[in-house]
Amino acid sequence: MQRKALIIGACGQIGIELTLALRQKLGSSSVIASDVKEIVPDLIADGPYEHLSVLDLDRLRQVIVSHQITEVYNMAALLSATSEMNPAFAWELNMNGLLHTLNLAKEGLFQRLFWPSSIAVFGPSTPRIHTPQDTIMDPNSVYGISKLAGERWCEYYAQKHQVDVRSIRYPGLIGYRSAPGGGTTDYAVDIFYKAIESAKYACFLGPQTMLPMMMMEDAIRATIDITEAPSEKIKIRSSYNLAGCSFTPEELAIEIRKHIPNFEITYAPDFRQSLADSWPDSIDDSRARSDWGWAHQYDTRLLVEKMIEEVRKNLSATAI
Ligand code: AKB
Repeated sequence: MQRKALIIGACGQIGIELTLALRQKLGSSSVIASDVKEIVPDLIADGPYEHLSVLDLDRLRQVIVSHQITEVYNMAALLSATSEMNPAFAWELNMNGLLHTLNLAKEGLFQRLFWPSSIAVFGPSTPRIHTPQDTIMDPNSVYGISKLAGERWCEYYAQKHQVDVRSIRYPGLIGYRSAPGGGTTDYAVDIFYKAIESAKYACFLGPQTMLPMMMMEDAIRATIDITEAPSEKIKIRSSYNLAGCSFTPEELAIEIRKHIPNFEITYAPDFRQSLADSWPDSIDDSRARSDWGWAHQYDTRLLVEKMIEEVRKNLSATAI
């Protein structure tokens, strides 16, 4: 069967990069981007686009049927910081959006579903260092609660209805093609723009806040690899732990100073600090490595090198 992908939330930070990578692989006409945004970002304007809310079940069904979709990537979500400001809508979007795609998969309208979970499923009682795949999960954020509930729904639909759903617990994602929106880990993208523009950054997390992070290229490769893996290799149907590197804002600043020696960082922690404090420092992703062959490529040094190089190009292109 010819693969045809639908990306829901294609204008978001991950959605844009995933659309680009899948179009490269499958061809532009085989990857339908969709989002609630009226204006399509230039980067993904070269292929099919549907104006679509994942909460509109009838329209979602119609898009899936009319394009003969075989795989759906449901990337529509409110992230951790914005979820705290609008808990009711976060629950509505993160939960009903997932249930809509699980139910359409159960009806047999398409064959595979990818849905992203997050390190936010862990909480203050979770072991922080090399957090195991199976451990205490007591998220205390709206976003984390919705992701943990989503993981339980994924496993339920896989076991009870044979839905072929695959999922990853993303760490903080760092990329240069698309901007993050509403996450606690967003500082680790903003910092590069401010470092290059003004050699100064005021961080909304404290200097010692260690968090798991990952270069976007690694995350996109993981997303495509897990979705393409033979079904029997996917032994976990809730969501897989996934790790790249871990660092604190202070460590990131030290690495950035190797490229921009006069870079200065100051700290003004806000409400996002308590979210970050409830999440792990580092992640044990051995199950993803052994089950479907995951391997990260970017450590902190490489990630910083690549971000500095690419963000410099972005900023000089916008200055022209
Ligand atoms: C966020 O900060 O909300 C996200 C996440 C860790 O899932 N980047």
